[in-house]
Amino acid sequence: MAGSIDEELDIPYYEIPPTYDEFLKNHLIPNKPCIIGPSFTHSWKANKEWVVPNDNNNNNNKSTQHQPKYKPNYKHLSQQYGTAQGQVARCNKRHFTDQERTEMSFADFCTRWQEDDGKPSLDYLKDLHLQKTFPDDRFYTVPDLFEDDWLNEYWLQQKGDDDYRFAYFGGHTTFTPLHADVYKSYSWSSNVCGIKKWTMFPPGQESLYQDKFNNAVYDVRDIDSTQFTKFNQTKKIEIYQKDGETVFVPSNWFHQVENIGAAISINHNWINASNLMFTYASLRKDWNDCKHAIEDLQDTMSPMEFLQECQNLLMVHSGWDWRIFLNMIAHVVANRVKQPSVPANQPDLTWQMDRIDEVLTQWKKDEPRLIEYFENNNLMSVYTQLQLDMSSIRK
Ligand SMILES: O=C(O)CCC(=O)C(=O)O
Ligand SMILES: [Fe+2]
Repeated sequence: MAGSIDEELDIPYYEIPPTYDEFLKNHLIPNKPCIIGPSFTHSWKANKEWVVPNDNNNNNNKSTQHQPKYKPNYKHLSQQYGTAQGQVARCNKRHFTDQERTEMSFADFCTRWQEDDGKPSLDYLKDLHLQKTFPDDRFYTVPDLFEDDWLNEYWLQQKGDDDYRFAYFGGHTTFTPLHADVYKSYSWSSNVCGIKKWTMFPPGQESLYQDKFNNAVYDVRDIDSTQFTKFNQTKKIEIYQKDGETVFVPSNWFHQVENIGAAISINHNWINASNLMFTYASLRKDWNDCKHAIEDLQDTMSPMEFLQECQNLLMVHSGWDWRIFLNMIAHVVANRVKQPSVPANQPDLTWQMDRIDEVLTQWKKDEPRLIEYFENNNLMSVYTQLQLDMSSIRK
């Protein structure tokens, strides 16, 4: 095969998990996916208590390759977690780029889920903050390869506001439409039961699955070729992630996910030094969109007032802004200074500082008023402390 996209279509499968150094070198830094076999998460309580062997073949999928080994232990799940509240997507109802969602208790969802029990279903409970709701229930532990997670490290120390640790529960044929992850973060997804069919697109082909207004394809199984005229030129890969397997999803790889059989997964979104530049670029793009949206106001206020207005809009539109981005980096670096020994499962600290420096340099280049913005928003002490911490790490 020739050409870089073709090379990226070859996704490695690790029966035995790679070492951290291999994972860093072959996946985090080059931004390439992989699948890791069930031994990786074998010890999770979820993998033992949440599932039972799947002896019915309700999903009518006779191909043995696509027959889940396990199915949910509905009763146990409903008893344990019934009080959690979550958003259930109706998979036949499109809502802009996503699906219509209804708030529901986990117990009510389980009732419907069990009724469908492996038959085609429309209800998909997504993005459930189950670990946050039940902090003392250690139903899984973050695998060591994914420990260096600045997004959750930051948010979890902000006293429970938010986190990016999710559980997904869906019936047979439920799906997640084509998307790239929030803030162009990485994600990892471990299947507890069911099979997930992933359709993944290596980055760099966005123009092939976007229309002339930059709207992306919604469902790769249903393409209007008059709207998406170049879709058939895309290079994509299909993966069947079976019970117990884990998929690493790199930054900015568009993907669609379809469930085969009743499926449960644990997923995190995560950021660290290796994809910080991707995340910054995503924030930068959202920021530019905000600026364009209110450019008419630009002449009615001072440049700093305009910048502030754009930040307010960015917060509403994207759920974060420059303050949060700076605070996240500063917070993580401060934690590294406090650490008594060289942390495991992280790149070399100097290498991490170099990546942060690159992002800060780019940020200042893109926004000449950045320091003034920090000064006006009580962020100068955070920025100065970050500089001090970075130089103390480099010593
Ligand atoms: O499992 C799904 O339906 C979606 C998962 C996903 O998009 C992700 O982990 O990034
Ligand atoms: Fe995703």
